[in-house]
Amino acid sequence: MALHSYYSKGGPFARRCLLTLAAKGLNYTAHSLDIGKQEHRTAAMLAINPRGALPLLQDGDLLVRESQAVMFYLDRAYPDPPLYGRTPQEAAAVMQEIAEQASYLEGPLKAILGPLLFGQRVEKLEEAVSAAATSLRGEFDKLEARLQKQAYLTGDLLSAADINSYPFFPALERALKQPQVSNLSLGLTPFSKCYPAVGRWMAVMESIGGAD
Ligand SMILES: N[C@@H](CCC(=O)N[C@@H](CS)C(=O)NCC(=O)O)C(=O)O
Repeated sequence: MALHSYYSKGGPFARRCLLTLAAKGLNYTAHSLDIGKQEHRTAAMLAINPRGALPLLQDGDLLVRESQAVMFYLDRAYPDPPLYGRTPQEAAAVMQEIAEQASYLEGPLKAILGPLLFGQRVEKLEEAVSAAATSLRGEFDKLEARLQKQAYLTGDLLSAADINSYPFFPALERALKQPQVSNLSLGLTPFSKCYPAVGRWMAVMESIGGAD
């Protein structure tokens, strides 16, 4: 079947989809849409994707929206390599990690990325970013300890847990370089200096491809 990937350049959610396609070595037609120019909200696009959010995957007649649904679909349709574990125990570890990312990482990440990369208005930006950074340091300390012992978040094999969270790490580095906050000493980035094992994992994730 013919695969088509609709995405916005640099979008972290879109990157999940592109990384999954790359990890599985799948060929696809890329449709890069410029959100600034509203290319994702043309009548033709809204006809196949009514909420307008990207990424969107098309596989033959099937349309899949929501980045996590795209990752899961691709894994079921193209099982090699398996990204949600080979055994029930591995599957539990992958889903547990994804759920913990949603519970503990996404909130503070959104508090930083929202205002600095996605135009969200926030009062007392420096205070909000510093508070979020404190939560993130607690999470990154745990990640650093884990990645000193194993190559990927759930063991020695790439999994959906890595793909789910990786796109937010380079986005965080970009966000914290913004002039409004670049003078703050947050101790988070660059990862290669503050969290070397996380930095090495990021380099491996980047080498998988799917960057656009
Ligand atoms: N929950 C969605 C979030 C997707 C999302 O926020 N996409 C952004 C780009 S990174 C978007 O399409 N924004 C434009 C819009 O919604 O009009 C997913 O995981 O796919």
